[in-house]
Amino acid sequence: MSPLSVVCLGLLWISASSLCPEDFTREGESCYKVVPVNMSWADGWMICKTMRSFMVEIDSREEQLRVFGFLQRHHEQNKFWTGGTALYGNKQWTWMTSGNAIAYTNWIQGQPDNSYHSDTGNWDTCLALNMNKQAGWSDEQCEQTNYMLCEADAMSGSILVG
Ligand SMILES: *[C@@H]1O[C@H](CO)[C@@H](O)[C@H](O)[C@H]1NC(C)=O
Ligand SMILES: [Ca+2]
Repeated sequence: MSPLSVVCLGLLWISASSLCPEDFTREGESCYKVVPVNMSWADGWMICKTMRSFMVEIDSREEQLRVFGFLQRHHEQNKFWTGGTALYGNKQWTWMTSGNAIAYTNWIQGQPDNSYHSDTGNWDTCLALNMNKQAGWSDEQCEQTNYMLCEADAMSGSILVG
């Protein structure tokens, strides 16, 4: 390998390490974007998709704290939809984009309560972050309207170079 190509690979890695979709903010290994419009869970799904991203999936305590810090710097008191929903008779909480069962959780005490709403005939089956409870989790009816938090994977240099 010539010295020149080594230099080129180095430059590529540096520029690639900060790649996020337009208007997304790099936090750790992910990119995040708030959509400060109140919308249903299904509308949020589409909004994230049109921006080449997905509804946020929180896989660890480390990511929970990262997301909380990010939201705190932007929109203090609102509720935010995530990509979590309850499947199979509201028993199995699942991140819908990856299809992963939800392992790490940060439910507010008393949640999920799987509430039934007789006025709409809906159950609480979508997962929201409550910024008035330090980004604690609750289950809500998916037709409720909340802000959206979209996530995208940060492109890593090793993928581009390798
Ligand atoms: C969204 O809903 C919340 C809670 O009802 C409200 O405080 C906020 O002002 C609304 N935001 C917009 C942009 O309508
Ligand atoms: Ca609930």
